[in-house]
Amino acid sequence: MFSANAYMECPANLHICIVPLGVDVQEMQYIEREWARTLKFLVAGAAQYRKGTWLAIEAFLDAFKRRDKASLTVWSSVKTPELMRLQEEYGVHKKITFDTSDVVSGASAAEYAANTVHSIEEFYQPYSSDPSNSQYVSMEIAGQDLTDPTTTSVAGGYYNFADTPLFVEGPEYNDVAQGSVGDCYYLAALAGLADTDPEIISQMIAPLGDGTFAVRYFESGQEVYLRIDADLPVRYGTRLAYAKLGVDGELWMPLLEKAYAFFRYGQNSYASLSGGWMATPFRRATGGTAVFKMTSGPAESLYTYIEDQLAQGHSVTAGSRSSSPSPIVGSHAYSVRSLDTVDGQMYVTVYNPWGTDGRNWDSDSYDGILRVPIELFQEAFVALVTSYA
Ligand SMILES: [Ca+2]
Ligand SMILES: [Ca+2]
Ligand SMILES: [Ca+2]
Ligand SMILES: [Ca+2]
Repeated sequence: MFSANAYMECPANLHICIVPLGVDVQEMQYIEREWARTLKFLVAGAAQYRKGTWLAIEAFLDAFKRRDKASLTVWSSVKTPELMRLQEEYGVHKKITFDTSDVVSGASAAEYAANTVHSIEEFYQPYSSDPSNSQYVSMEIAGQDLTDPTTTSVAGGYYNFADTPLFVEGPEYNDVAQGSVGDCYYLAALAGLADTDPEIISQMIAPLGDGTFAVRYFESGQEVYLRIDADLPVRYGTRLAYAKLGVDGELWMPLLEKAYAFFRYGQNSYASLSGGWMATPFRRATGGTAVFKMTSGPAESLYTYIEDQLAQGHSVTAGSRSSSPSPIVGSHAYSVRSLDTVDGQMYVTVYNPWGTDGRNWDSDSYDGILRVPIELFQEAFVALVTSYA
């Protein structure tokens, strides 16, 4: 879980994000002694603004004001007189906003320990870094209608899906179902991660409580947070033009796709998603590395390689040749789900991110699952891309 911070900027570059408090005075004094450049503390329980805590915070802030570039993060789900006073005192161009979604106070110690509480100091700006620009993405969590990517001609407009659940039973490979843009490489990577690293998907996106969402990608090892709303391109009424809701009717895949339409090339368009390989989406989703491997060579070696990678919890994807034999669609990306051997014949089971088999092959053409002999797999696919996350 995570939340965007409320924050205000102070003269000495002090970022304050306000909070329901629960930190005690001793702990504050300890924090103060640390003189960390960036501090994040959080306090449980919205109604627990104890006087002593506030005095400690103020002493802390005063001390920090004398340093430069200190950063303090505090969380709040409520607006209190103390917060308003802080706003007064520290507000120069100070903007103070409040996270009304109250999600932070629900964070458990385990979530903090697992680094699953994310502090966001600024959002990625698709259009303008000038806060006075109407397309500037604000830290103020207030249900704004954020500017959406441009669509291709298949879409007839946008429709808001804020009432649709973000996750149903968590991220699963068959939540991924491609629509009318050529981003199979991206969806295959995410379908693979949904199998091997669902927690990474869970940590990529969270509701901000106002109908908008924060989405995390990595760029050069750094976390980048986008903020998007739930407007999605539709056609024929309210049918999604691009990535679908998946089998359980959940929103995470179309929202991650929308964020990538901004982020991939900075072109803010669904058209810019078209065509690619899986390594970059893996790196950008996980912050880790991804490696290519050709499928050529002895079938046993390839089988062992895939087996080892899956056993290590690595997502394995495969890209097909333009001339691939049926049932594998040409110039397409699949995630590799499992292997098995029957009577000495090795098989590879893949998922087509279309969400359907795409070609007649087995008794269920609508599950996207295809189990093929490894020789056919090698003939159909030119290379694997494996995430090391
Ligand atoms: Ca919008
Ligand atoms: Ca699901
Ligand atoms: Ca993994
Ligand atoms: Ca099937």
